[in-house]
Amino acid sequence: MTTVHRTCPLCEAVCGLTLTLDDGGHVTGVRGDKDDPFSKGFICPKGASLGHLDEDPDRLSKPLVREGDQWREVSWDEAFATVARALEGVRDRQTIAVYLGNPGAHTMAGALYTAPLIRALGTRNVFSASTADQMPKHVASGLMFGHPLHIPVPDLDRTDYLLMLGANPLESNGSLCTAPDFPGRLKAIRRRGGKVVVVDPRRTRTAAQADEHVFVRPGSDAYLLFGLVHTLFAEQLTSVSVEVNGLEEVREAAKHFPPEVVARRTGVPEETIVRLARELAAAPTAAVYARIGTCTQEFGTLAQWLVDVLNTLTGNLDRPGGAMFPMPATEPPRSRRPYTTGRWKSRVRGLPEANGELPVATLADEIETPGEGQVRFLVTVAGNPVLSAPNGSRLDEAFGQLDFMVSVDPYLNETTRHANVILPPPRVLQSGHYDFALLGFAVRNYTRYSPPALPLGERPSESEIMARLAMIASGLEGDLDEFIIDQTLQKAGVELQLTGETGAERRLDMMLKLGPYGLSLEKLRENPHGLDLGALEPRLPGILRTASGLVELAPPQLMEDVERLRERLDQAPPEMVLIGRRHLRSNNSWMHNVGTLVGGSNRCTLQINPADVARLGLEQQAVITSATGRLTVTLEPTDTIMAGVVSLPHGWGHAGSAQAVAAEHAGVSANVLTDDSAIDIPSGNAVFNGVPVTIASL
Ligand SMILES: Nc1nc2c(c(=O)[nH]1)N[C@H]1C(S)=C(S)[C@@H](COP(=O)(O)OP(=O)(O)OC[C@H]3O[C@@H](n4cnc5c(=O)[nH]c(N)nc54)[C@H](O)[C@@H]3O)O[C@H]1N2
Ligand SMILES: Nc1nc2c(c(=O)[nH]1)N[C@H]1C(S)=C(S)[C@@H](COP(=O)(O)OP(=O)(O)OC[C@H]3O[C@@H](n4cnc5c(=O)[nH]c(N)nc54)[C@H](O)[C@@H]3O)O[C@H]1N2
Ligand code: SF4
Ligand SMILES: [Mo]
Repeated sequence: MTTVHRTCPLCEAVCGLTLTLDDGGHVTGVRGDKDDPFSKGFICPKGASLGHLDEDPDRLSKPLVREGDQWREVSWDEAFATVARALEGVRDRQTIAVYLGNPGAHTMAGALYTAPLIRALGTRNVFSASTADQMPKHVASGLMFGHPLHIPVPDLDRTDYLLMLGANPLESNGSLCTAPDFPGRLKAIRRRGGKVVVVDPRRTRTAAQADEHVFVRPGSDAYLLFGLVHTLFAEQLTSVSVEVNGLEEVREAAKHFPPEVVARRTGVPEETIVRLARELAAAPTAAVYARIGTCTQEFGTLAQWLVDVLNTLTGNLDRPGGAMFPMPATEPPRSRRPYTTGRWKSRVRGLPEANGELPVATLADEIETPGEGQVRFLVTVAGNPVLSAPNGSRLDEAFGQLDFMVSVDPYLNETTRHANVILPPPRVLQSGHYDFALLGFAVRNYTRYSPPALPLGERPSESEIMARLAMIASGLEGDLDEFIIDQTLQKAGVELQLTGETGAERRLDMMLKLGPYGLSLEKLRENPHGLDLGALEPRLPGILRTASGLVELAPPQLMEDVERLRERLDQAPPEMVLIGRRHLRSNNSWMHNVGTLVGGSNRCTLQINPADVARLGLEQQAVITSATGRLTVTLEPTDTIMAGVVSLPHGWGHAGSAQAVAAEHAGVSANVLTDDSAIDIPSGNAVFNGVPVTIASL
């Protein structure tokens, strides 16, 4: 028996786990790591199932090559040679597209090798789960603070007042706010006399545990937030404590959104809007935090922007207890190159790039539409867009038309079944782990490295898979990591002695040594439970990268979109709209093959208000129809959801899956119903919430 300590890679909470392994490397127990200074022993059912997930018999252990509809296990050399041959036949690199999925934000391979792979492929057709998720936050932060990764997080442990919109951390365990035991941290706010307010079209578990829950019509958060901004100005409650540009423009814009007017559109009573604004202003410290429910909607970027406008207007930006900028241990120095979007546009719909990516909502267009630059070759890494992207069924068909597709993924699933070659990464326990991405959003500065707990044997690490793909695509020979290390050190003008058993470890060591705390891999190895680097500290104006050197409160692109918001104000909202939801024992599309996680509350049902069931005369099963598709769904009547709103979790729809357990719990895919023609304009983000639908008896 051995005991290993490592970070759980299954969600953004970065909990420390203590695992026991038998001599064969099988996980015999998983506990929360009590000595982790950040998670302090917290664990959720997913973390506790890490062993089952890691040893899932349906995980691929060898590369697969598809011949027609037959799959053949091949050697790694043969798999890579197949990819190399296919790439040789590509004359125009712009016909290659890349899709990067969510787990890539949780792996070292994703953090370290994605950019080199994209560069080596030489295409601008880069798509990812980010445009089905948080791109609005990147764009809003980029425009306001000058860098898309300078995202303020609520200072959960010190705040007196938390206004939370479109987030359900009791199920999700938090997002763009890395906070192990988010539920406990919320309870602590109330215990110390603070207040938690949740704004959500559903009375979620998080809402039920808060001081106050406010129902809001899906997709209308920007109106609600503008109503709060309006009230702060009207009642002279603003107290801006950082240097800003554009205060007058915001004041002018907010005049169009008085509480009595936005109340109609949002369903939030005027008195509530006014009171919330007063409470925010009066609280000793307060933070507004808004997550996926407010990103994946028609006005996602405006909502994200208004969140930080509110934090700024109430004097809470960059102060303890407010919304603060973390300082991760691997943060690189950032040049002052003001943030822009639209440096290039998508070929078919002319949609602007953001963060070097095009909207996943237009990936099918790029594959289906003939002409120069039509996508014929696809690389997917850690993604399942057939289930996760808007109008996924259209993508399903489009993928079938490609000339060649290669997927880096541990499973044969709804997306990778279209691949010609699947390259499976090893088990979690065979992989080193460092949360490059998520530690940048942590509510305490903290760091931890988990070395591989089990040997790799004959198979390559995911880092090696990605590096080898990049080398094949670039046509160069040599060691990619050493090349990157040389380049980075040269640019930084320093010489460093690096340690590490792999290229990935050496690069981590370099980034730690160049980082703001001057740490090293060795230091992290000496602290296997992680290192607390202290509470968040004010970082303005130092980290601002705007041209003005100020916080830009009224970026022109966003003020332009405010016009669109104004135009929509008087439009009658659809009678019935669809939103999503998450379950604690699930994660997007890929944890439905573990018996201990599926079933119970983790089921694919359509939540609907009993009043709507009665009004429409529905039975247990019903047909739901949108502009793009229709599904037969099982109803779950509940008064926890607003009338006129229905909720279906995404990531289901595993009928016929090669994954035995998932196929038994197939469910249906919400993204048959979501519409890829609808996007949030400034960011290109997909719209999953507020999708117009009709519901009828079978
Ligand atoms: N309707 C609706 N749709 C949504 C959302 C919603 O709220 N509603 N949410 C959106 C959000 S927030 C996101 S992030 C996206 C997610 O979108 P995706 O990332 O496309 O989907 P996932 O289901 O997370 O798929 C993850 C894939 O990674 C594979 N995988 C797991 N671990 C690893 C690993 O270590 N390495 C590699 N290479 N692969 C791995 C899995 O087998 C699976 O194929 O979905 C979006 N889609
Ligand atoms: N257990 C579990 N954990 C996860 C995941 C998972 O699938 N399962 N996915 C991970 C990923 S990829 C992400 S991005 C994070 C997301 O983390 P969260 O943002 O916390 O995600 P959700 O739990 O979906 O909460 C979103 C809430 O928004 C509400 N909502 C829907 N539409 C609107 C709207 O128009 N306005 C407002 N105000 N609210 C709305 C929904 O009812 C829901 O309660 O979770 C991560 N953690
Ligand atoms: S909350 Fe997230 S990181 Fe923590 S144990 Fe659960 S899945 Fe893992
Ligand atoms: Mo996500």
